Amino acid sequence: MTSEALKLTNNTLSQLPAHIQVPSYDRANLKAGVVHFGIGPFARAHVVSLLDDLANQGHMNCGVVGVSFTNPKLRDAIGPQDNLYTIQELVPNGHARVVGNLMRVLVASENPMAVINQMAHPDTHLVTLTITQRGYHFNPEKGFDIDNPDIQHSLANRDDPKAAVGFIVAALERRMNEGLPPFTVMSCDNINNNGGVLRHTVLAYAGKINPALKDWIKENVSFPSTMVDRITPSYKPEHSAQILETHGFVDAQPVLTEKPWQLFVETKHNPVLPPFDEVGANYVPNVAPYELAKIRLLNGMHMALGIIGRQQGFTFAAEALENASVRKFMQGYMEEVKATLDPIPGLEYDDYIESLFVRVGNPLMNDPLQRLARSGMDKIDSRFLDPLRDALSRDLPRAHIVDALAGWITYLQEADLTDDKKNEGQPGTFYIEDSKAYKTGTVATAKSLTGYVAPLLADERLWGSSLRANPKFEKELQAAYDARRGLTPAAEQEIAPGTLKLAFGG
Ligand code: CS2
Repeated sequence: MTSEALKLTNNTLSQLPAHIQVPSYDRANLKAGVVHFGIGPFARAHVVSLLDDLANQGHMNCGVVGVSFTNPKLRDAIGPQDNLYTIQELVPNGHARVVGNLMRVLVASENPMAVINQMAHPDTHLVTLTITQRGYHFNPEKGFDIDNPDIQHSLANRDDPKAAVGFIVAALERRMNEGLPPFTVMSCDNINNNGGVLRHTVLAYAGKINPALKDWIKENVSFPSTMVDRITPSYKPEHSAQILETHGFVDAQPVLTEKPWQLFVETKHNPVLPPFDEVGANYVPNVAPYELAKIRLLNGMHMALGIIGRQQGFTFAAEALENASVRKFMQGYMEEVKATLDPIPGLEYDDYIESLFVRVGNPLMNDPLQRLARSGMDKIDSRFLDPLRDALSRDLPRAHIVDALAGWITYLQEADLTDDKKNEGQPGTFYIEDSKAYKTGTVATAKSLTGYVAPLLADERLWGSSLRANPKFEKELQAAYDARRGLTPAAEQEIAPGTLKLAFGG
């Protein structure tokens, strides 16, 4: 039956059910004006689809070339369907559309020059990125990690970079030498001051190659900071099945996502950009307060819920939030985080928090807690430690944030001994999806704790100096950790420690 079903391609667009929105422009006349690094479900649900909205309004330079660093799966899945894909909104009778402006997907490791050539092409005016925190090789305390092996490889092999910054600088160098205008570089990652961080790393990297290039970039290239938002679970084969069942056609890799989305772009340095504000984005002089609120409240909620929810035996965000004690814990957590934020004119934090409970609790999303809790090594700083630093310095209530952090330690302790992706989903294994926590030895340290958190606290890569050297914080973390392990009762403990199913090493 499946083999006879209609397959999504250019030729079948006109045969799709009438309720599916399809591109209104002539795809053959679209120009590839944008290169996107990290072409995953989030990017396809967000920045690519906004550029598709612009193409639908006649901005024919909003075609996108997607770049995957090493994984060919998306290219191989949607190439045969002319790179078309569906976005399905996860609300009852949700809107579905076919996005037409993704022109091709390049796999950088297979052909790095194809990526650089595309970026250096006169039509390219914008480079966007969703490469996760890790892709920036940047630590707020230590700055740009120039010694990172991917950076060193990229500097030594400039036609075959591994890091995004290597591609950006190689392409900008070509443009400078050829007398072409630069492109704008827009980070869409959940990092405080994402544009500033990217600019800093690009300039530091370019300075290692050619001071004149560094100066040219400094003067000519804009790196607007952004706040980006749309909760989008990773692709699963069930998503294709859902499209087939609901709409009667085959899409090898659709995107199923929530309805709300947000894009805030900082206009402080007058970046040259497509008119995202015409399709619903907010242009603001200073994006920092919005970014901070989103990262601490939404992404922080995600991480805390991912950890606490999984340890309680839940699989999906919505089912965990339905549990009264988890919900109560999360409410306490959000109150404490809220208190660390400065007011934003026009934004009611309580309304925002309420909307987050509705969004994260959307039962149609099936957003796995494992996704929310993954890559903790990259995330704890902005999600847990930053608000904690603020709460400590202003002596604000923080028991839930400390408890979430203690939960993260026990989460690492529960992890499998090997970060073997093959274990994922296997009975009796607990896969945490955090290869960095293994590589840095953090899982091993967590598992070897004999009762005191001090050995883990000694790791300067993790905590930064202000928390490591803070006896008050150590005491609070130790108490929360003891309570989580069921060793002592904790006054604030909402989730009975005895209910945790933890496997401790040693
Ligand atoms: C999640 C985000 O993995 C994570 O850190 O919190 O992917 C989250 O879903 C998006 O930032 C929502 O905009």
